[in-house]
Amino acid sequence: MAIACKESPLGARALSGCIIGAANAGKSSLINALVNKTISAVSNKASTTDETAMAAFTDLETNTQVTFLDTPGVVKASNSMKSSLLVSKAWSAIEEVDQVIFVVDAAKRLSFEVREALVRLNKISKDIDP
Ligand SMILES: Nc1nc2c(ncn2[C@@H]2O[C@H](COP(=O)(O)OP(=O)(O)OP(=O)(O)O)[C@@H](O)[C@H]2O)c(=O)[nH]1
Ligand SMILES: [Mg+2]
Repeated sequence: MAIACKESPLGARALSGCIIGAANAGKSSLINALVNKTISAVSNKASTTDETAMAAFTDLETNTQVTFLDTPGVVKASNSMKSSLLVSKAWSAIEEVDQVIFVVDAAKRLSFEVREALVRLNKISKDIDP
């Protein structure tokens, strides 16, 4: 697991989130932009991320340390065993966090599988920031 962490002030509040979405949706690009550091590899090849990666930063205004998990795609990119494993890892990451950010590629139509994932997410008692 890759970790990008900035020092947290004493007594900071903690907030955790994970970034999920289909393979190639731009999840790793988003997490890298959020912490202004490359903690997760980006490429145009689906399933580039095959392990969760954690990034953290402290919002000094609210004295809150925010941690984000980057995840593999929540939708199978192929019918392979590896792809199923990656999907399981992504869904497991959701269990560890307070908030979920679901990333979609706005240039593409929402696929049936992505809609299914959103329905599944909706059944989980978490705040979702689309
Ligand atoms: N045009 C455009 N391309 C983007 C944007 N964000 C990411 N990309 C491109 O989309 C491709 C996939 O980006 P990643 O960040 O690796 O996507 P991912 O969701 O982490 O992919 P996996 O790890 O394979 O699941 C890369 O070629 C990025 O350069 C964006 O906002 N606009
Ligand atoms: Mg990725």
